[in-house]
Amino acid sequence: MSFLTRSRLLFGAGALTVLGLGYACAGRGSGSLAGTAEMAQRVYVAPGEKDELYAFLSGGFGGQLGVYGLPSGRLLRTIPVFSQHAENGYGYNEETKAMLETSYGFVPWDDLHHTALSQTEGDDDGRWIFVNGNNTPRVARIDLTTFETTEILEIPNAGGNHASPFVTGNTEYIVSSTRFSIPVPNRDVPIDEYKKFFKGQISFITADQPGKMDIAFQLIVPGFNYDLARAGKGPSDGWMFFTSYNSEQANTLLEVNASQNDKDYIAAVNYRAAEACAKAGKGVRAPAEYRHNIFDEFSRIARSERMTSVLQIQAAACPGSIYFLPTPKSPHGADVDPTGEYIVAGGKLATVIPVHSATKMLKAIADRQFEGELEGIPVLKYESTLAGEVQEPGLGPLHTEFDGQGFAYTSMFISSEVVKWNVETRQVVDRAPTFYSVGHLMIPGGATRHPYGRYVLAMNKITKDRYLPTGPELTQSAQLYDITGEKMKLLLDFPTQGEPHYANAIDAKKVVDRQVKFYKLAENRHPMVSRSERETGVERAGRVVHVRMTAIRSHFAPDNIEGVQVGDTVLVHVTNLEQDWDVPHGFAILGANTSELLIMPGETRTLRWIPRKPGVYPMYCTDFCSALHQEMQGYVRVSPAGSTVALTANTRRGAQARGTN
Ligand code: K7E
Ligand code: CUA
Repeated sequence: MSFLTRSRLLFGAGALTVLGLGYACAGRGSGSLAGTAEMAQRVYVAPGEKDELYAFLSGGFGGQLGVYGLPSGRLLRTIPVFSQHAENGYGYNEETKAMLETSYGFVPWDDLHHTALSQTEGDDDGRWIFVNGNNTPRVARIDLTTFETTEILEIPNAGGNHASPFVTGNTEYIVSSTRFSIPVPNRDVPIDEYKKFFKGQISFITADQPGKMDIAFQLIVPGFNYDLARAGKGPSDGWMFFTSYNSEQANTLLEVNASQNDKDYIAAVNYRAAEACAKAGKGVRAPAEYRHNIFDEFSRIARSERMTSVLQIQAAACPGSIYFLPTPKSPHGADVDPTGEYIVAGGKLATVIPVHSATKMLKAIADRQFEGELEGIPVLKYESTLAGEVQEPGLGPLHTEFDGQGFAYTSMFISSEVVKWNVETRQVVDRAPTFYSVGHLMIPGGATRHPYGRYVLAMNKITKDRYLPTGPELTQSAQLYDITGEKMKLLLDFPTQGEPHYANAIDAKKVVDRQVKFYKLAENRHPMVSRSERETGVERAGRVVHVRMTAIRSHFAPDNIEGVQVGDTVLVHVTNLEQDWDVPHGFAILGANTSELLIMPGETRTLRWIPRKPGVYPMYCTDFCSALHQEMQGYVRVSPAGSTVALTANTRRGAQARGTN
């Protein structure tokens, strides 16, 4: 959180007091014994029972997505997205490496902040979840039938993809906009000529066709920092709202220099108007280098496509496509209520929470109630779009979620609390402490037309004294509150992986029935598949040795290989022959400079290995698959380069060798 430091500087004393209070009251959340028993009952999922909701918590600087059950808070799975994941070989094995290709080369890490479930008619449909990579600008699609990352699209002309991937009501688009403005196109210019060269950029990415994410158009906008976004609905249908800060366009010491203006802006983008401009030929196909990485469903191999251009529209050249709504002060969150009438900004340095009205905005646009323009983009008058302000909400409002019952819940980073307020009256009706320094909140379905409600999850940056200490780095955490009554009730506190920012949760019913249980061997189109032990073998092509191997409880075939030479590139293609749910096999070789393979039933995975010295190398299964799992092992004999030992393997066809030397 870039503003953590700033908050401490500006509110140093206040923040300490608040944290101090937190300590004093640390016991308060637990309540009496009877209270504790009631809390436990609300979140307890008995052995054999299942959770009511899937929760997907972004992994922050871990680059992955965590899947948790709610209300229990139990971690079910880590889905690798932007970071290599040794646990299942993602980004290490030959099939998935291409997912992490970018125009900057292979980038095996990112900073994952936001999640967006796919929607149909404004409600979560359980097909996909989209996430953003903040550092090396990317968006990803995760398929909820397999819980795998199946597509990654890089965003050109972006420096920090933060306001992303927020989705429109029928998943027509997800969005991306740049947190750090940069020269467009990026080139070698003096940094202090920021105002001359640096531009912002807002991209709309088609998302409703798997494997076909594409940047429909990029709007070139003033060089501010674009921070968060939300799609409109109802009266604001067809609009997307982006907060921005640094309207000062500072390029150094932003904690001071970007906090000068009383108000920054929400950029309200009418994406149908922008679409019309694109159709009318008002855009330019500009050269741009970026990657589109797609995971093939049948070969289960990723490929990386080089993209070479993007459709750019100068915002000013497309009147009606974008307006600025003045918003106090260095706003962070942009959140739209379930009706689509209210747009709430989290002014992290503001003393109020501004709430804009979609109806008023449309009228103000029709009446041309502008106070001026910025680089050709009309700026609406603050009062003309404002529904009202929440007064004295707390310190450091960041993000707002909605329960569908007319209430909003805003996270207060500095005063460490969740504040509940009435959307219509803007009156604060309840507040509950968080432990401590809450970032995003998440209400299941909170971003949809029909929030599931019932819980709010606070994701905290700092836990201090809340858990057993673990050296210099302490865990981050999430806290679950019951919101079915008038007052919020803290139910549960659980540690998280990485540093979650946003999250989504969905009724488990919308996901469980879609689960793929295994991959059909008959449909495996991997070029190196072995559909039976008879198809296995070894083959040399110059210095490359291909091993086609199978795994089934409880042996590999072949399991003795000879004739590999020092310096050979050995590619071991292992097909898991099982056709049953949850029977993966693992594969690892002594000294291989990569992770294991974890091979799902019916799929083929490839390990690349260049042995460096002669000897006999054990290989084994890493996943405890059967009573004789420990017997699932074998050997590879490595001879010196140029050795006359023939390439052989003990396949079912007997010792044999193929290929040329
Ligand atoms: Cu507030 Cu990156 Cu959404 Cu963190 S962001 S909290
Ligand atoms: Cu296969 Cu253990």
